[in-house]
Amino acid sequence: MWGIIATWRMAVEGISEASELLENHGDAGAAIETAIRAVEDFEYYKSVGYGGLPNENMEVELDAAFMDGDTFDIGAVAAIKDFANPVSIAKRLSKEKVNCLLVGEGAEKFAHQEGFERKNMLTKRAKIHYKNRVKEVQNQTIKPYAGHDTVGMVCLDMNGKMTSATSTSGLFMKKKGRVGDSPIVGSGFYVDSHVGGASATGLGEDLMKGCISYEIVRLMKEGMHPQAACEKAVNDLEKTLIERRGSAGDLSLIAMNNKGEWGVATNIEGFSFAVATALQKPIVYLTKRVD
Ligand code: SD4
Repeated sequence: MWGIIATWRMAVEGISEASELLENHGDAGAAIETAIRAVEDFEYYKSVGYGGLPNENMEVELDAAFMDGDTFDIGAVAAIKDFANPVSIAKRLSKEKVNCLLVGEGAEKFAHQEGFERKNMLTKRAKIHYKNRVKEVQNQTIKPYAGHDTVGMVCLDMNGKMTSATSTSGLFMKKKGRVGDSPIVGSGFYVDSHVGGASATGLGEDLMKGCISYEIVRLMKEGMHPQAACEKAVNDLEKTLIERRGSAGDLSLIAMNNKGEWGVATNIEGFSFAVATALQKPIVYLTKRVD
């Protein structure tokens, strides 16, 4: 069996590329990296990689992570600027024994030393989008942070190895140096090849409060199907946040277990995701909150 599941429709081309690798006995590490790079490289996906959403200073600062579910190798970068493929830098960092999560200039220095491709990630389109948002915010018609998506994936290869990875520009107009859930293990992603993996998208500040990707893997380890685990984790976190804080941000999750069974849950009205398995060609679904 093999399988790969990802947040948002934007992942479907990447998932298709990864499917071919997985079908030909490719490794879950290489397949997930290929899939995420496809999203990072595509200029018109406006919240990941090239063309990503700028921060308050109109700079594109990116977060990304990679985890190997066999070895528990974890690597991540946060608030990194001017490098083309943050997920590949994160994957490279996962091979280090120490210094596996690097931020800002430190991450850039490492990437430069390791020969990763430098690139100005701020596009003309992103600049226009930023300037329009500044106007909208000034006119008070819209919140600065609305409209952002993260690509998060879980992958299973034919040898039973599982991986998880994320990549994002985070919240639109975020403060310089702000880090979301996506590069934080257990929050934006988690995977254990003996059980399964999960990944999150939505309001990082709230997703982190539930260590929600870890929570889903923990529920699957207790025997829950990925669908039940996602639903329980999202519902429980939303309920807790509302009880204790009065509101909950957007929470959307995907998961896959080590049999290739998958699940999703969300507390928003429309959440798209892409999935492919040995039994199912790449397909995009739209799901919504269930009360
Ligand atoms: C973050 N969770 O930086 C990311 C953003 C995201 O849908 O997933 N948006 O908080």
